[in-house]
Amino acid sequence: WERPDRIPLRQRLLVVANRLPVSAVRRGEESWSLEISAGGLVSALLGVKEFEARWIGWAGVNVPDEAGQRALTKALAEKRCIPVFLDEDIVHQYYNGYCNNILWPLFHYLGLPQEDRLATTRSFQSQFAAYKKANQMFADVVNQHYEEGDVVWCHDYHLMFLPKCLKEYNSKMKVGWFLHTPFPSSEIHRTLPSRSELLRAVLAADLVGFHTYDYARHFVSACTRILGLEGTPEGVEDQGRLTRVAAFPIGIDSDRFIRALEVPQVQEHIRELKERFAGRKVDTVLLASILVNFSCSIDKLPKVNQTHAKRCAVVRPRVHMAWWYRVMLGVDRLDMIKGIPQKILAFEKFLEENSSWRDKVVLLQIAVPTRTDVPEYQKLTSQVHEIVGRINGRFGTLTAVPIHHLDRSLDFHALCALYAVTDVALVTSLRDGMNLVSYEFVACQDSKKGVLILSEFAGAAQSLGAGAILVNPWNITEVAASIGQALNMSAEEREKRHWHNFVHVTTHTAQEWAETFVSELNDTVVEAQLRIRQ
Ligand code: ADQ
Repeated sequence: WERPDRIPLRQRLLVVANRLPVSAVRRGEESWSLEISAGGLVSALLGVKEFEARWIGWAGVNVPDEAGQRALTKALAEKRCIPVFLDEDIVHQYYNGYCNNILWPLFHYLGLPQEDRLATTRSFQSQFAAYKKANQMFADVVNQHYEEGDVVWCHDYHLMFLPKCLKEYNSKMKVGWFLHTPFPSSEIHRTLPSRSELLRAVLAADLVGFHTYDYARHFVSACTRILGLEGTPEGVEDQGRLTRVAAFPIGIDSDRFIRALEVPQVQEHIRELKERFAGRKVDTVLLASILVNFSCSIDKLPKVNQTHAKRCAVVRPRVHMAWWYRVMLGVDRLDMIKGIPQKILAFEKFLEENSSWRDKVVLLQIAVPTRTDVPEYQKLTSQVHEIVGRINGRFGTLTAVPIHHLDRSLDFHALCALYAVTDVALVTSLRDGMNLVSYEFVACQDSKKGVLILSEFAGAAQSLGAGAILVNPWNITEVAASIGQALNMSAEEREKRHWHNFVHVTTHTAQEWAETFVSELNDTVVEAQLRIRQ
């Protein structure tokens, strides 16, 4: 991939997102520690190196005092981050309320919350007012730091009002807006009481981007059907002004993952994980029974295993048998859209129907808790724990359990090691804008050529569909069957599918995504100026 000529070298890019890529923890009155936070947007934009980027966003903490705000601003400046300070009430109504309780479920086809179905309810109106107020506060900070020629890139459903606020400050500002979630069918969007105001606010941007062509099409339909505007192949037109609408599928910094596999710390993690999960102590009697179970003899094993197996049987009666265990992996934020209960139930069905696999496959489910103060998320956590407990009780033995579930974030190196030892990755999102976990897994499958089982409702299904096994996550029987298909897949087919996805992941990277978006934004603005001059 070559850098397009039209991007000026080191153009200043103001990335505006609800959260900064770091979380701040107060250590003293004027002392802060900063930690990188997990999440798809952070992972993608960390890979972007071509611009002189500044981040503008909320640091995730309430800082009521001026001394604290000054100290945090200073600490963040070293990381090229600029904070927007939001008070507790705004955060509650804008972030927990309008963003997470209304837009997030709606955009993922989970509908509006019952009590907010009527546009006239006070809570809906006050949450929407807080949403607009918060977006205005972001615009104020952007405006303070904006310099002529900068590109302002607004991110996600939290900031749908921001393009309008920015253009009111300065109509010449280059403003792009990108949505990381799906944009739902216009029939879903039209249920939102503030549907028109939000669409019009987004249309103030010069360029509007989505992960897939389908989401872009839904957005254009919403503008034509709800606002009565004209949709064109380029976007949406309103009184002679065109807002470009297009698909920009995100990617990852694949090199970062591939390079990580060479890091000694990652290799050490891989060794430990293989020993813990891919290894199993067996004696010669058990070895013989396994061979009978598999109806094969040592000679029929792959060459590398043959030697090891002979050594096990003859030289050392008790050793690690690294190839008897298969590792399946799920890595998700603990969110209802990720379909974690559905995934675990499908695994249970698979074990139920395939008794010969019961002590030979383990599912590692790593779930980072998010929005832990929201009752629905607390309920989801308990539900997942309950299902995992039941299945482990049902299929576990005194020495092993089929599911290892962790409620926490893993550091980058540990995550890469996990991806590398995985035989089958399970992504069962009920809806997902893209899903970067599937990309990260593919990037780390250096030697294994593992299989990706991927929900057809994740944006990634459109890019990795030919290499993955696509499933409807609501159909537990189908997902269970696909687990069997993945575990039994021949090495040739695994390799073929893996390469298809690997080529995609390593050529459609986060850098390419960001550069394409910004260069398209630059072009769009130039074309609009030419149109006005004509
Ligand atoms: P997310 O919903 O956060 O992103 P996803 O795209 O899968 O979903 O990205 C999650 C990121 O968080 C990955 O980089 C992953 O490595 C990291 N992560 C997840 N669990 C982790 C754990 N336990 N420990 C450490 N890291 C973990 C949103 C949208 C997606 C869209 C992205 C990018 O919901 O659909 O793909 O933005 O646009």
